[in-house]
Amino acid sequence: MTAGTRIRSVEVLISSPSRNFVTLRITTEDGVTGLGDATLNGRELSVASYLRDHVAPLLIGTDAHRIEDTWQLLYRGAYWRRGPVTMTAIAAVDVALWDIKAKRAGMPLYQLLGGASREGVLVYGHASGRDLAALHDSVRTLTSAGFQAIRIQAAVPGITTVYGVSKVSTGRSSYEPAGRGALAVESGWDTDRYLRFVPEMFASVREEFGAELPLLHDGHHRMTPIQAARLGKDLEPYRPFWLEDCTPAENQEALRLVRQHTTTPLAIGEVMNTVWDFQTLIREQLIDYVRASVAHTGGITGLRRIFDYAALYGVRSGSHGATDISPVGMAAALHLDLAINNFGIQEYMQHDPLVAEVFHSAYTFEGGYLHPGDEPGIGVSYDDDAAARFAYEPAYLPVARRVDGTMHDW
Ligand code: KDG
Ligand code: MG
Repeated sequence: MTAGTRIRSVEVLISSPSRNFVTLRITTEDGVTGLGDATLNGRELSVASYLRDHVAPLLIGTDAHRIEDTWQLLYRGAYWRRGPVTMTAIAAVDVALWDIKAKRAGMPLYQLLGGASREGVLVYGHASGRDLAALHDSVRTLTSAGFQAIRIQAAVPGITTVYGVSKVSTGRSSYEPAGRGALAVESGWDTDRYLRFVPEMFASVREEFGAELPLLHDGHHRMTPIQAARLGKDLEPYRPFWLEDCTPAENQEALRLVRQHTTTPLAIGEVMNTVWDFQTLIREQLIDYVRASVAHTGGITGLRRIFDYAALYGVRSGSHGATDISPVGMAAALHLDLAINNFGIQEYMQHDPLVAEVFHSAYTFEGGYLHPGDEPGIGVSYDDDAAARFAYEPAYLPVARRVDGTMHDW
């Protein structure tokens, strides 16, 4: 073992600058630190406990350089494999170890992943509105800020609250976290109204902004396969960049039916955790983009495995980058985005300014592209003093019920 590379401490840091984040900090005997994102929205403390109570004791004294072996120890050695809590915990360890390795090498992480395959990472921002005029304002705010691809969501007439629609139209989508407090907020849902409205929304944005602006839309797993097929078909004249999470992710075969009916590109995967979850979707080329997040799929090691498998079938990356991915997770994703050949697009939802008080990150945004920066490691540091000002508060994603009260899918 190289002198000093033994792991000396493993700390689980919880802070809440505008929303909750769980961060893992690993320190070696010679004082090199690495950070990993362990945030699992609405279930944060379960990952914190998994790491603190079950993973940290296994890591103390082991060699920080042995990333693959540590990954396999935590994956195979747990017996209870996969699942969001386990894979988020493994991701945090994995990213922290890559951060340490790259710092020791004196290089930004993307160099260790093969070097840059492009000059920057194309991102899409979030536009939303209470009505179509507000949505147009929101799109305009983003295009003026330089965004070159935009996700559009709007309140559906007749449904009181719709997840994904911000209360403000500044382009910073403050619908996340959906609610602080002891219980989840309930939002209403009516799929027929939604299916009638979304093509109208696309038509109005195309009319206002023209044919060329790449537009994306997230269905948040709300449709049955035949409904998703209908929506995909109805959106074809507006050429969406992608339709995301059209059906619940568990039923991979459902995508066969959707695919038979529409050429609208499909993106799936933010709730998935391993390459096994994507096996059918990728092998049968049922999706065009993998929406997985580095923070929920076992880190750089796990997500690279998924992207490399996807590359065999012409499927591209579209990493999850909502605001519940901390700047640590975001930075890790950007290093991977820059290095892989089958990069597609990266989500960039923009954190609340308070987040930058705790996480100091080197990544930069210009002209619609993010770059991870060239600091050794992943390029993010954690400010303990600032974090102490933002204590954890329980927060839940909302739940959706249909008009008759039935619980609905996400
Ligand atoms: O934690 C859940 C959010 O990250 C998710 O709902 C946001 O769907 C989302 C997206 O595409 O950003
Ligand atoms: Mg989504």
